[in-house]
Amino acid sequence: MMTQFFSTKELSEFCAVGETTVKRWSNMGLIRHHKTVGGHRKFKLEDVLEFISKNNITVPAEKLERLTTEKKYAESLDLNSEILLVRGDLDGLGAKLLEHLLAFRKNETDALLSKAVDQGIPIAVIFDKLIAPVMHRVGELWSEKKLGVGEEHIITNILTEAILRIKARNEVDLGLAPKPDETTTTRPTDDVMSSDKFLSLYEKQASVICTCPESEYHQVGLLGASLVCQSLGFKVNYVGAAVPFKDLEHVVMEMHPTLVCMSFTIAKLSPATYRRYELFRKFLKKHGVRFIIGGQFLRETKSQQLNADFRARSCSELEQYLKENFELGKAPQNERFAAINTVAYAS
Ligand code: B12
Repeated sequence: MMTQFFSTKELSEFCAVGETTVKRWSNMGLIRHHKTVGGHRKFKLEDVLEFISKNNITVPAEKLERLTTEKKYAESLDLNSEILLVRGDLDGLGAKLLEHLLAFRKNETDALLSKAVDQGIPIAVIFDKLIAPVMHRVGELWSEKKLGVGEEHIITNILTEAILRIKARNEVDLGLAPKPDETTTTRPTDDVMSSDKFLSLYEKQASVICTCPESEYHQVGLLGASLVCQSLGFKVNYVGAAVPFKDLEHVVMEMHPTLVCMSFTIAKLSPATYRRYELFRKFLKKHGVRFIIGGQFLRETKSQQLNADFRARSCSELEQYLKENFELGKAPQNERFAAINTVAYAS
């Protein structure tokens, strides 16, 4: 079981008190603490939970939710996964993820992916080196008739839900998700930037529409692309699977995105789809919208007919392209991801 520790600052935020109060509580022995080699106090998850419930401390709803999630994740990870995470051993983690998915283990899948993000493995790497190989293996098992369609659906749903939870946590970190108590409390009007101001700034930032073309139902890769965009500060409008090109044009006219990311998996496109694609590409060009395509289909020679501003073979290539072509410094970058993305990761 993974042991989760909190710092004095984190605990003070949970309890809505100053750090000195937390230190006083621990000096008084009200809450157990551990000290790092550097002399900093660390509080164990279970001690924090015991302290909160024993002393009737009111924790803000979203913080309590985070504590509950952390507890669930901590209970769902075995020691072996913890070691693999610390080592950043992607092959080992892939084997674990496949094992969890094949056994329909929802909590374990959630915990593993979420902790991989916390551990500092970049989102693009998680998709390219962990999720994609595992799901490609699932596809092979399905082709070999070792997995039924129903099982494959359950697996994809468990994975998708885990990915969406990462997306939701990221939104909270960006300050974009509404907080449960936000409707009742008054917003600060002084020098602190209010959520409203933050949102209006964010609204002006580069935005992206993420979508799959008509008849394309595979969208896990697209979710990866959308998370990469989100982690770099783009405002993501996730349109999702199987959208007819004409309808996409309407969405573009409404949203005025900076770019459109489209994912192709199925290797068979009808001649009409190629035609409609080309018309859509010209429409984007006319409106000055950058067009990026990606997905397994791009490995096929016949995909060369699909022109675009950039053809990404992976989420990492998308990340690199965005970093090279956009002034991302201006976007409200998610601090957690920003830090993560600077970590030199073995590729
Ligand atoms: C899950 C799955 C499904 C699910 C999808 C559900 C969903 N919500 O996504 C469902 C059940 C709907 C499905 C249906 C079908 N599927 Co299917 N499916 C899969 C499976 C097992 C996994 C797909 C997946 O999630 N991959 C994980 C992602 C992360 O990997 P990825 O797509 O390669 O994405 C990576 C990169 O390509 C890139 N990327 C992808 N998109 C984008 C976009 C951008 C902008 C960027 C930058 C990067 C990028 O980044 C990702 C991370 O590295 C694959 C097996 C496989 N090889 O992938 C078969 C597979 C794709 N399916 C296949 C088939 C045949 C079908 C069906 C025709 C089956 C049927 N007879 O009904 C239908 C077609 C549905 C349709 N019209 O779209 C075949 C495709 C063969 C082919 N070459 O055409 C595969 C390969 C299985 C196989 N071994 O034969 N499927």
